[in-house]
Amino acid sequence: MTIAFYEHPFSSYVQKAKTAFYEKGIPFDAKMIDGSEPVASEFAALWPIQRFPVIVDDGRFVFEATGIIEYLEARFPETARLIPADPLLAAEVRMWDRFFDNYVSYPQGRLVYMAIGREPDDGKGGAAWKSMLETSYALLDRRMTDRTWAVGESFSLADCAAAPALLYADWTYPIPERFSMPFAEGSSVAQATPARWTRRAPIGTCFRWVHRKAAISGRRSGAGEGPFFVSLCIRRSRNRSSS
Ligand SMILES: N[C@@H](CCC(=O)N[C@@H](CS)C(=O)NCC(=O)O)C(=O)O
Repeated sequence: MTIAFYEHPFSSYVQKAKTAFYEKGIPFDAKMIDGSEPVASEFAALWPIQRFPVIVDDGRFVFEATGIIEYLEARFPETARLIPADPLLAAEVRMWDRFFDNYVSYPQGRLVYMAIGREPDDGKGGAAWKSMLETSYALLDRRMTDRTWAVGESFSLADCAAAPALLYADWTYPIPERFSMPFAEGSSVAQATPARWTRRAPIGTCFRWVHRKAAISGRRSGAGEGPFFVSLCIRRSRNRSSS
């Protein structure tokens, strides 16, 4: 039975997990969480926490993007490895996966939630979260100087986490100019961004496909071109302040 993948294409965590599906060539049955039935009720019953992505594989329920990738790795051992066999390298991959979730995606999420009024305004323009992002950007700029991938010599779970995290972070709080040309080939931060990854085949192809699908759905739902999720948030927050 095909794996049911509960998702929304704007979600960075969905993109993270989806990248692993594409990398591994594992088919899935996309269940779009857009408020429509029966998916909305199915998802509410499955996961009261109400965060996506989640999957159901032959009755097995798996949550968290990292949990899903770990599950796919164990369930389909013959597919492309995203967690190295070497235990020390695997520990490093898992560590950097946490880095991108906790120190890039997390502060980025706080800024967006403040912008759309989902979390209280700190009255400082989100300075603490911007500072955390700047620290992460600087750290990655140094780390990526002589690297292609987040860890080791091949694409891994850590890269699945890094690509959407940095893409959304750059839209939310742009990677500063002092890190040279963020999206130019050869810049060290560029090596850690999806713009760089999207130029790499075949891995980039998978990632670009995730994003192209997201962009198409964004246009269909009227969110506009470009940084569709952020523009959606800004529009929502404008509507809130004008109402
Ligand atoms: N820690 C979770 C985070 C999942 C998460 O926060 N997903 C967001 C979308 S990127 C979500 O479900 N948002 C729905 C909401 O906030 O109501 C993971 O790694 O999968």
